[in-house]
Amino acid sequence: MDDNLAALREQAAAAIDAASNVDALKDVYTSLFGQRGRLTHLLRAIGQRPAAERRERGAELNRIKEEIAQAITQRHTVLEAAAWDAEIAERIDVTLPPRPSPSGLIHPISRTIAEIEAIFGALGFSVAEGPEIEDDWRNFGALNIPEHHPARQDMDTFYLPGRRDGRRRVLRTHTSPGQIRTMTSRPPPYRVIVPGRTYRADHDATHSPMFHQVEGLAVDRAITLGHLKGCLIDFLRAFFDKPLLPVRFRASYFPFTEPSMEVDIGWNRQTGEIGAESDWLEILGSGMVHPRVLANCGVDPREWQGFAFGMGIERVTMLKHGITDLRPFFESDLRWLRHYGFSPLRPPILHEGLGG
Ligand code: 2NM
Repeated sequence: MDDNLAALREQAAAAIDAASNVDALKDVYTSLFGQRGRLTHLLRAIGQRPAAERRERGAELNRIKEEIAQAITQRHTVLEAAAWDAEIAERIDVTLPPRPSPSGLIHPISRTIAEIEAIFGALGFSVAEGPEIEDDWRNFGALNIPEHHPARQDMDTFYLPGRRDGRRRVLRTHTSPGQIRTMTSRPPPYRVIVPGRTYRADHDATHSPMFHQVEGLAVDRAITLGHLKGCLIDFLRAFFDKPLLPVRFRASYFPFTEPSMEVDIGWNRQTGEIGAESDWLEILGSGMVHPRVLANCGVDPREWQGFAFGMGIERVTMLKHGITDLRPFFESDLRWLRHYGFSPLRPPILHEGLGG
């Protein structure tokens, strides 16, 4: 290599190293590759060389050109990253201590719903929703609840004035109409839970006219009572974080399921301890979806069957956290919310229990 080229190479490398920011590097680039750059000049000058020298000279210049171009690209990456770091450091003071706590907390009802969604999510269920204003067909009729059933009485149900598609409008008394909407909007199979607000004209120390429910539905060609028991036992043990929680299924009656079962868990009436083996506590209702309910939704009961269940969110929240009074759930008393609220930075995950 001739001395001039060797010098150019060294000087270029030194200038690239010395460039302390992207602008300085651009100047180095221009001094080499620009209209009047040194490399540009040398490349142009090849034409004036004797023909015998051109090939070798050209190859050598191109090698050096590539080498320098690569060095510039690499330096550019480094300088650009440094510029970003500097800009970010200007805006974020990483030496500040963390804030003592997040500014808001998750309401116990929201927390319970998130936990239930995490557990049933792991069991293959997705979350479905529906409106709180429903019609009496979706809230009662489709569910095989007869016209003169006590649940339909004006006593328990908030009826709204006017009709929709000829049907009476109601504030939904359970989230079952959400399951009805699932079944009437797409073909089986179904694995859904429907959490949400529900309304009943009932107001005393242990009843709120607005409360929360979650219902579940699993329909496929061969869903059995065994699947119902397996899912609900798994759910209850995960939710109450008790791997050996006693669970009992007790025959019952609902118009929308056949057979129907209440589900009880072991507890101690005196201490309130969940998982004890002294007494039974009713926790949710369940059963195999009544064939008439499937047929009402256009699902052929000779081909499809499944289970459903429903439970009260406030109830299981109170049991899980030892809350004795229903009323503060909806009073927005910040002292209560700070005491029972959950960190938004620790959402429920199933790894090693629900966490939190
Ligand atoms: C319960 C108990 C048992 C239920 C049934 C249905 C549907 F839409 F599939 F028919 N949804 N929810 C059900 C079954 C609800 O609550 C105590």
